[in-house]
Amino acid sequence: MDKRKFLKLTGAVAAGAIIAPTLTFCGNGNSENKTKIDSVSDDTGRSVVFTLPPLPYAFNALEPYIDERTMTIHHDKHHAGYTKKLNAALEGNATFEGMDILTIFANLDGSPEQDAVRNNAGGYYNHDLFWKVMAPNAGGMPTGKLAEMIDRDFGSFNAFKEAFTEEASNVFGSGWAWLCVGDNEKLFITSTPNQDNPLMTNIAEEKGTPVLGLDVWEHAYYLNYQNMRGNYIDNFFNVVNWSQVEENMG
Ligand code: MN3
Repeated sequence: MDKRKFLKLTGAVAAGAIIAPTLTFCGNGNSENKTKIDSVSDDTGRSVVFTLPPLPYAFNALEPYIDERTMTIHHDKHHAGYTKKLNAALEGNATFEGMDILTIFANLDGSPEQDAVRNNAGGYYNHDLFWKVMAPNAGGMPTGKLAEMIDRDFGSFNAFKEAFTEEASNVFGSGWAWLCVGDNEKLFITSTPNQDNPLMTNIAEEKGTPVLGLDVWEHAYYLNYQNMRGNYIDNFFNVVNWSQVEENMG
């Protein structure tokens, strides 16, 4: 029994209750362990309502690399907006009825009539991952299995960092750079436009499970960095939460 059904049956969800999503990640292709965002029934009878996950640290926690004002607007306005618009796009939408976020991803077909779901489901999920792969007092280098995989697949951490930086720098317009695990357990770097995600299997050019993501929309950095995306990318590495990234690999 999934959690949504369980909550529904037990009546554990009070009207208007907010349930914080729990996330686990796994790159081994085992769907049971892949990212899961719980959703709940609400008192209007709609089957799935997505709620804005709280930022896992203070808005100023990533200073000076990512400033408080940017984080506040990014989470409270942009991420909140994607969440709200996702719920609106799903309302009365039979195609995606009752689906969790990853099932929605897998059922997107790229048609224009699905654009609202595609963009806002992506925005909802991508930002949740983004907040979690950053932390105060983080940065440095990965350790353990992740470090070994990076060395194996990119040659060295520095070579990985260079390739990731190049990918993120070269995103034209708005989008994301990703470190992903592919079906063959190999790490690869890719990017997606807008709010697309490598888990949108009918849409993404390169498919995989993202374990690290960097938002390179201008709203992610412009207040502090203006047009200097390169400096933002450099400083991102000072806040990467490598232990979370490793956890995301399952
Ligand atoms: Mn953003």
